[in-house]
Amino acid sequence: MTTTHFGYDHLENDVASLKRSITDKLYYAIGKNPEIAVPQDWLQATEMAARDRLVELWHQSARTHSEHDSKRVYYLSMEFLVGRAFGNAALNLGLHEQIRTALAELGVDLGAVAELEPDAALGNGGLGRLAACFLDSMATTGVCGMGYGIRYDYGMFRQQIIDGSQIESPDYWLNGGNPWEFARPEVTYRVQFGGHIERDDAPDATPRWVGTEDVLAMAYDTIIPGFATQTTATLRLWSAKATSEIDLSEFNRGDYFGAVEQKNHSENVSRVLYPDDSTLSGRELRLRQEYFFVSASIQDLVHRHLAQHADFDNLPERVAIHLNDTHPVLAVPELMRVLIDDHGVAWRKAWGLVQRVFSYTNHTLMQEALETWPVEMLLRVLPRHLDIIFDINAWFLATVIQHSGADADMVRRLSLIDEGGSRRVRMAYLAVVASHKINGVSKLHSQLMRESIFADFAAIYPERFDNVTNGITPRRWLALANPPLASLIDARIGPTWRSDLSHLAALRPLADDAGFVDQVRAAKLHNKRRLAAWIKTNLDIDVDPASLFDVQIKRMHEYKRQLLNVLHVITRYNRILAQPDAPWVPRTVIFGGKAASAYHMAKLIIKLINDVAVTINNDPRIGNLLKVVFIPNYSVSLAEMIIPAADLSEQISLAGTEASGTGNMKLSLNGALTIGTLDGANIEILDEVGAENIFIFGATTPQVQAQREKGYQPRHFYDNDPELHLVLNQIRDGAFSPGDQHRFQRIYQSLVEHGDQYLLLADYASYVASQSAVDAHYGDQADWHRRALLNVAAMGQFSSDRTIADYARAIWHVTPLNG
Ligand code: 26Q
Repeated sequence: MTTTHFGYDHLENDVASLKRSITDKLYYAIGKNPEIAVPQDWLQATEMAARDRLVELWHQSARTHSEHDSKRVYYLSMEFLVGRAFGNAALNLGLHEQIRTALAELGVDLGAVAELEPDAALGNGGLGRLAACFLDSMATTGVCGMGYGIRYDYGMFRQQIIDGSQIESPDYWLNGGNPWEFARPEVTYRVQFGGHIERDDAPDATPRWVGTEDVLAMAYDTIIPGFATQTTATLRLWSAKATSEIDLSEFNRGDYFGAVEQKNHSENVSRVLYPDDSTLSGRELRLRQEYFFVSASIQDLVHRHLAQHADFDNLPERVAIHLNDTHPVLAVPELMRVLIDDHGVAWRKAWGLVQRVFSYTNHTLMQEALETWPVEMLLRVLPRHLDIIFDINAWFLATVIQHSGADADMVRRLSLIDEGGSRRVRMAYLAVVASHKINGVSKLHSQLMRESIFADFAAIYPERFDNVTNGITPRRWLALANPPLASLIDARIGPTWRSDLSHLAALRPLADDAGFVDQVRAAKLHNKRRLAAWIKTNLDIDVDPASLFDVQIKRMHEYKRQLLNVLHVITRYNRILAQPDAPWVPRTVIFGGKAASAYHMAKLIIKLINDVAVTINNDPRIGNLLKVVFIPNYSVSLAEMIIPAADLSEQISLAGTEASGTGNMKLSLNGALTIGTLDGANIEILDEVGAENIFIFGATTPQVQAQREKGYQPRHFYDNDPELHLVLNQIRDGAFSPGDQHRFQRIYQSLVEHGDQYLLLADYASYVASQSAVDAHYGDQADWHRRALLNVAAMGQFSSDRTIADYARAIWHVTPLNG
C-alpha cells in the first residue's frame, strides 16, 4: 500500500507566514479576534499553527517509511510521561525564534503563554519518562515507531503540601482541550471481558469466547516530532467508550440511570493512572486497564499487517513488539488468541511467531514490585487468556524437562504459576518465556537480573539476556531546558550535539580555558537565580543563588533514601550550631517528589522533610548557611527548571536497588556533580566522568550482600556514632515536631529497631564524609565549574538516541533511516 501525496504540504516558516497562521487559527479555529483573545487562546492558536507543520512532516514520514518498507516497532507502555509539547515541537521544527518573533509582533510573550500548557503527565516517573524519551529518539533517528498506551482522563495526581503533608488531588489535564491529539473515532476496537469459553467436540475446533461484557477502545493520535528530520513517530492512546448495546439494553428496560451507570463502568477503564504502588497490586481495574490497551493495540497492528500481507508468515520480519516492563505482557496471550481463534493459525506456529516478535525490558529487581495476578481473577476476567497461559506453561515446562532434565524442584521454581498459597501467574516469567530478548537498563542491573530473579532462565536461555543502558533526550533535557548552557556550547563546538551527543566530548579541552569555565559558572548562576525567584514567589522562602544547590528530585521511595539525605541535613544543622564561626559553605537542599497515596512511610518522610525545613529555615542562628526546600508537585516541567539550576545531584539509593536512574544523567548533562552510590547507571557515569569528577560513597552491592549475610545490626551504628545517635534521637524525640512529640517515632523505629532495610545507618558515615568533600571542592569555584564542564562533556553515551540505536540493532533488528 502506498500513501498518496496530495501536494498539500505548503506551509512556510518565515515570521510573516507564522503570524498569518497564528491569527488564522485564532480567528477561524478558536473563533476570536486578537482584541478579545486571552493568553490561553494565543497559546492554542500557536500550538495549532505549529501542529499543522508537524502534520506535513507526519505525512512525509509515512511516505518515507513506506518507500523504505521499514519494519515497524510497537512500544507498548502503560505510561508515557511526555510533559509539555509546545516548546519541544517548536524546537524540533527549528522554529523557536521565528515563533517568538511572530508572537512578539502580535504583542504576545512566548515564554508567558508557553507556561500555560499543562503537562501530559501520563506516567509515574522513570519508566514513563523513558518511554517519552524513546519516542523522541525513534522519531529523530528514523525508526518507524509507534507508542501504544492509555489516554487517561486523569494523569499523575497533583501534589499539594499542606502543613507539611502531601495532599493528592486529581489531574484533569484535558480540561482546556488537548490541541495535540487527533481523535480517530473510526479506529475503534471491541475489547472483551469476562464471559466463558465454549468448545465443540471436534479435536481442533476453535474455542469461542462468549457471554462477554465488552468495551470499545477508541484511538487518539499524537504526532511525535523528530529533531531536525523529516521523520516522526506516533503515539496512539486508547480511550474507553461504552458499546451501544449497553445503552440500548438497559434503556429498553426503561432504566435510564442504570444505562448511564453501566456506561460509566465501562468507561472507567481509561479513567485514571495508577500510582506506582506495589501495595495496590492485585486491583482488578488495573488488570482491566492492562488488557484493554493491549488488546486494542494487538488488534490494530494485526489489522495493519493484514492490510499489506496475506498471512502472518513474515510477521517477525515486519513487526517488533516491545514490552515496557510486564505491565503490557497480556499482549502475549492476546496475540496468541487473535492468531489462533480469529485467524485459524495452529498453536505451535502461532507460538513460534510470538517468540520472534516480542522483547521485554525489566525495570526492577525488587521482589515486591514484580507483577503477579491471581489465577482466580484471570479466570473471571480473561478466561481464554488464562487457558493460553496454561498452555504456554505446559509447553515450556515440557521443554525444560526434556532439554535440561529439570527436576520437580526446578519445575516448581520455573513454572509461570506460583502454586504457593493462592495460585498466581508470574507475569515476568511469562514475558521471559515469550521474548527473544530480555534486557535490563544498566550494566549492573542487567547483571543482577541474570544472577537473581531470572537466574534459572538465564541458565536455560543465556542468549536471550542483554543490557541496554538507559538514555535521555538531549533536546528536551539540554537544548530546551537550559538555553544559557546550550548557547555556550554552540558557540564553541557548534550545534551538532543535539543529534549526536558524543560531540560533547569536544568540550573537554575547554576545561582548561578559564574564560569558558567562567561562562559556564555564569550560566549556572543565571539558572539558579531563576529557580530562586520561583521559590520566593511560590513558597516565600529566601534562598541565596550563591549557595550550593543540592538537589534530590525523584519519586519518594525508601530505597532511594531521601531519608539518608535528611540525616545529613540534620547533621549539618547540628554542626553549624556547634561551630557557628567555622567557614561553612552555604547550602540550599532541594527536594521534590511524589509518594504513592497509600505509601505511608514515604508520606511521613515528606512530612519530616517539611518539618525539618521549617525548623532550620526559621532558626536565626543558621541564617543563610542552610536552607531546605521541598518543591511541591514535582513534574516534567518543574524538572526542566530545577535540573539546570543544580550544583549537586543526589543519587544515593542503596547499591543494587535502583535499576538505572535517568535523573542522574539529566543532572550531570546540565553540569551538576553527582554524589552517589555504586548503583544503577551511576557506575557508568563514574566510568565516563572519571573518579575526580564525582563523589562516590557507601557500600557496594557485594558489600551489601555480605553485610546482610552476616546479620545486619543497625543498632551497632546508632550506639557507636555519637553524631548519628543525636540525629536519630532528635527525630525520635520531636525536635522537628514540637506540636507532636511522637510524630516521627516510626522513622526512628524503622531504622534502629526494625532492621533498616536499606542500610542507611551503614552508609551514613561515608555519606557525611563525602558531603564534606563536596564542601571543600565547592569552595574553589573555578575548579568546581571545571569539573561541572567535564561532566557535561562526558555525557555523550547517555543520549536516548544511542539507547534506541542499541535496541534497533540488538533487539528489534531494524535499521534507523537517519543513522
Ligand atoms: C505496578 C502495579 C500496579 C500499579 C502500578 C505499578 C507500577 C507502575 C510504575 C510499578 C512500577 C512503575 C514504574 C517503575 C519505574 O519507573 N522504574 C524505573 O524505571 C526507570 C527506567 O528504566 C529506571 O531508571 C529506574 O531505576 C526505575 O526505578
